[in-house]
Amino acid sequence: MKFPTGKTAGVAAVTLALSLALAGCGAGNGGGGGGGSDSSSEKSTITFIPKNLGNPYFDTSDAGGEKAVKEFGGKYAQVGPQEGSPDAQAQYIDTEAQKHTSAIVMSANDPKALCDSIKNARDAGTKVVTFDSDTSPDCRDLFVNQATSDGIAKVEVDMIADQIGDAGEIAILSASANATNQNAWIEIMKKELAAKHPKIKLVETVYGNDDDQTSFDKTAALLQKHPNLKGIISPTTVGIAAAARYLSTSSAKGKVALTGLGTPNSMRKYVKDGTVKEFALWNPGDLGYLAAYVADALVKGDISGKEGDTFKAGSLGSYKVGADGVVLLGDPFKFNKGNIDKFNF
Ligand code: RAM
Repeated sequence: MKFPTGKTAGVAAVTLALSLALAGCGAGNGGGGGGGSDSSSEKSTITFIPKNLGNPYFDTSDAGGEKAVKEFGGKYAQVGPQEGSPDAQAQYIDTEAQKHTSAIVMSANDPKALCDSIKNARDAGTKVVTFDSDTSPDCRDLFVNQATSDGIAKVEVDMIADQIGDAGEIAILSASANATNQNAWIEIMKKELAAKHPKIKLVETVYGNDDDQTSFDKTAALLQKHPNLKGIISPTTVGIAAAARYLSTSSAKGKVALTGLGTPNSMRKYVKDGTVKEFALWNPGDLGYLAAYVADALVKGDISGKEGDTFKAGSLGSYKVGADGVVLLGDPFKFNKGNIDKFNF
């Protein structure tokens, strides 16, 4: 399983990250590391703003960020809304700007709606790094992408095609309707389906807003509305876990395939009971860890954010800024019965 990223360091990093996760000491899990900046440098205050609080994915990613911030001797904080909405997120950006926080690291609930707040923050001297879900590239300093959008979309389409015999009706259960990351992946999935899987028909895309109960209810509604449904792709960790929980006790268990993006800890049970065959993700702890180092490098002026800038991200090694101000973590990884017990996040 390999997805070309065109970035050797990223591939090396992901190999390292996965081996660390295998050993139970990934970036988010309190493993060793080092390689942070000189302690004589000015301390960075770095605040993480996830899409929403209480989402296990962001608990892990932000713990990775905290670990990195401790390594380079900065000050870490996490604030954010209960619901994954842009309005709720904007006020947290405004507050950090007023406090002259050195850098905000955020996963954006909307590509444009946060740009005014981000501009004010940057005018006030705060560096703004997006990770996981980007804004428009002109709003922020840098975006730390978990994997290429092409790679993420293709792995999901490949998995569903494989699981339903490359034919039949499928639906998508996404996060919030404006989420930059999910919308980018869905667009590519649609193209990929049309180009390579003519017998698969995408009948509907619904939005569970990264809320467990909403996602659960939307799954039930999808199955009721589309009696011939053969599969669901859920490109969100909250959505796929809620859909798996619904399927696991329904008559559709084992008949309607479910795949997408999930965390091994939230999906383990459903892989073992046969509800889910295979799904994918990256290591969210490493993503947060890398994003914190990116923020620190910007704050310290080690990089300006232009293409070709290089920096060291602690135990993950060296990275390079690519086109459009994007730093790439690596490739997505597929989890199934054969390997899921080796991961703990
Ligand atoms: C959810 C969030 C996040 C996404 C993962 C896969 O936790 O929507 O943005 O990257 O799923």
